[in-house]
Amino acid sequence: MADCIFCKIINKEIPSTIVYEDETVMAFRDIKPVAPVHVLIVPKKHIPSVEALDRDNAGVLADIHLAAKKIAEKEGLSGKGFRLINNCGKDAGQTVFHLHYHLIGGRELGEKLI
Ligand code: DGP
Repeated sequence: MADCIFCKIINKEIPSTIVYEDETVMAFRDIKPVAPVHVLIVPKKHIPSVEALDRDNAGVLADIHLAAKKIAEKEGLSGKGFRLINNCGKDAGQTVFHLHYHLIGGRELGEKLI
């Protein structure tokens, strides 16, 4: 989508630190990290949020989870633990309306979500 910042990152129109890419998924470091590892995993196809998922496009969720597993391995988090978070909609604090999962780790995360 033309005015979507994550679509621009996916199209390499604006720079990011890419940590993983395959046919359907891209992952790059969050600009405002809350932990030593904070990666955003996004579908290459523009899907605004979880609310826009349906039977036809939800297959990308499996790709995102498999990417999360590979990124966690690469970042040295396997066996230690990490958190995968999705914010859906305004009340949840979603600020970028291109579906994304925060992969957060590299420290003890405690009881709160971040
Ligand atoms: P959320 O609140 O769940 O919509 O998270 C959006 C995240 O996106 C937030 O943690 C900051 C990150 N972010 C916003 N703009 C950019 C950008 O231009 N580059 C990168 N790498 N991250 C961004």
